[in-house]
Amino acid sequence: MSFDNLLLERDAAIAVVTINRPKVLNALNAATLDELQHVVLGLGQDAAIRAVVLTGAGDKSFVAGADINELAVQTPTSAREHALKGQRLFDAIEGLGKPVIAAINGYALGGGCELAMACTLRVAADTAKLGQPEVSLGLIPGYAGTQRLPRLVGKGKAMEMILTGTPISADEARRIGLVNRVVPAADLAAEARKLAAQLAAGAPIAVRYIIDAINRGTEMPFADGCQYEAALFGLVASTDDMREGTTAFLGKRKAEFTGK
Ligand code: CO8
Repeated sequence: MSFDNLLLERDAAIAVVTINRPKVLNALNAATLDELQHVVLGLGQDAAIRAVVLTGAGDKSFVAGADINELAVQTPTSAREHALKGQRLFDAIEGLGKPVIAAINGYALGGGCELAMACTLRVAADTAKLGQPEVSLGLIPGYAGTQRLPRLVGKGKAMEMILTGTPISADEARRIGLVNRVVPAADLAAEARKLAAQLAAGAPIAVRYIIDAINRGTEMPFADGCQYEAALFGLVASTDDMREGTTAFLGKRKAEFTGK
């Protein structure tokens, strides 16, 4: 299937989704969000795909935010709907049930930083710049940036980044926990795929439950999160992959997981 604003490539258990509007630094317009929604939901249901890499076309930008041409003509009701639509898509990425790695190949600004934050892990090129510059447009983040950024980097740093609107370097983003790894720009695609392959080798049900336990559990009181973890632990104990993983360890061989 071909798309106007995305590229989709499959390589064994890994899918690479590239946002492909380089003339506007891969800004997210409504059509791109629709295509992304379609692709993400499809990959979520595709058992052959065990990890996804999300990146931007070209070497300058991951995503330079929502498309400002569309933002400029929003009405109050359409802006609210637009924000909710993006939030639902980003929630779907966060809750996909398989790892989604943002390979941040340049600017990740506004909605681009919010998209990266919805991913499971973030690997950035050393040339990347991340920020929430909405305030300089008379706006605020609308794709959950005011919520995910403080959860990742703490309230004080999130306040500073969103109130100043000043982008930070990849190294600074790693230092504060906004990205997991920084690699030379030329190595980014390979490093993101290497990490995706490592995650794709994990037992799929265990991977799904780990992501869910961390995402959902950290939104609960601690004791409830622990109960939730224990319930998922009980479920995972019933899987073929648990039997395979423990038997393989005891038999000193490599486990072959089937996702059952
Ligand atoms: N939307 C539309 N077009 C864009 C965007 C964007 N976000 N970013 C860049 N472009 C376009 C430029 O207009 C330019 O087009 P043209 O060639 O026709 O003039 C082209 O991309 C190249 O950009 P520049 O010439 O500006 O490139 P520079 O290297 O000089 O600068 C920057 C790069 C610093 C990234 C600069 O382009 C910039 O500041 N871009 C805007 C960044 C920004 O403010 N992003 C936040 C947008 S708001 C947002 O994301 C809110 C999300 C929540 C929405 C909720 C729904 C209602």
